[in-house]
Amino acid sequence: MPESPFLAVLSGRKPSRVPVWIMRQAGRYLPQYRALRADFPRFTDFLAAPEAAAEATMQPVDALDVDAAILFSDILVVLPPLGLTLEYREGEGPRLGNLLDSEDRIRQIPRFDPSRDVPFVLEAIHLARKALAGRVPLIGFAAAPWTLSCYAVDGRGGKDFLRTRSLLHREPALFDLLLERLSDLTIEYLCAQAEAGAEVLQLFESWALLFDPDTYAHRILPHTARVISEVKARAKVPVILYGNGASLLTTPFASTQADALGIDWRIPMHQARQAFGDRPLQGNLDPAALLGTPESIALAVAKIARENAGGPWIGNLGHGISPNVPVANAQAFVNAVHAQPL
Ligand code: 1CP
Repeated sequence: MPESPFLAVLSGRKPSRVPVWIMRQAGRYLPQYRALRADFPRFTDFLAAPEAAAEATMQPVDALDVDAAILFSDILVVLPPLGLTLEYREGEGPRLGNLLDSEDRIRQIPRFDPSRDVPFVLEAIHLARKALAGRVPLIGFAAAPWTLSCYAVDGRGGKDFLRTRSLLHREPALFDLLLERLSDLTIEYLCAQAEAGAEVLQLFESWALLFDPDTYAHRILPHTARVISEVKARAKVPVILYGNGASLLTTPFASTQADALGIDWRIPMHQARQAFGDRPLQGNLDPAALLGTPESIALAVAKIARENAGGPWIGNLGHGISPNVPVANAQAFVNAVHAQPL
């Protein structure tokens, strides 16, 4: 089988075409996803069903000719084993209870054992690898410790996560302990995914943009950087660090050992190149651009490619795809990246 263009870029080799995948590519914009989702009144039951998760993982690979599959799961599945309750409410997103918001709760966080605590994720990886049969590599993922803490302390999706940020300022030692424990968990979780068959790992730092550069660099980054270096030492697979906020926090993101950096759309590619050097960059189309037309999408992709000027690049959005994107536009995005010169 010819070498995967995605793995080629991640290993510093020239790919046969510019690779592309889409963050949240297994999702509601696909009618076949909505049909599968309808079998599960509770989203948590869908996440815990390995056969369905493997099927959702395959859907965008079959539909769009993307160069990577990402495991269908969610960053929050690691929290119920720590004693939190989790439900996803229609139109509202995740709701958690019994939060990690007190000294007792944080000091008593139990050790995380992936094969005992989330066997369904590891089983979904086995099934997805079997279904993929080498067509494209499988990406495993987890939240970076800060992003996970946002949900574990605030208890719901949001925009400001003020309870979590107030813990950072009010009880700095306790906040550090929380991030340390969540980092330990994340290292075990990612290594277990690689052992089960994930060929690339992506860490989602989805809430980096809440910080000024100094606070991020001194209070958050050391935890994320430790996760990356320990996972790379143990799991021996490439690690991509995605940061929604990487554009504003280039120095801290550049200082990690990540093999590639996933960037949001707030920075032009030539500036990102200056900040991140020769490292592969993943991104960075504004997700809203997919609500344009196939023609406007092709122009926007060509602009990114021009600004990138031939550096190692994995086409993607700067954040997840919206549920209301027409499938034809997602396809136009994939085709436009594939049409760019190497
Ligand atoms: O296709 C894929 O990318 C795989 C599936 C995937 C991934 C990578 C899902 C399924 N979730 C995630 C990661 C994830 N989950 C992140 C990091 C990526 C990002 O920044 O978007 C985050 C922050 C979450 C938390 C979460 N889960 C939210 C966001 C809440 C907020 O704060 O705004 C939501 C809405 C969910 C539910 C969820 N997870 C995944 C899907 C398809 C859904 C929607 C559920 C549904 O069908 O109603």
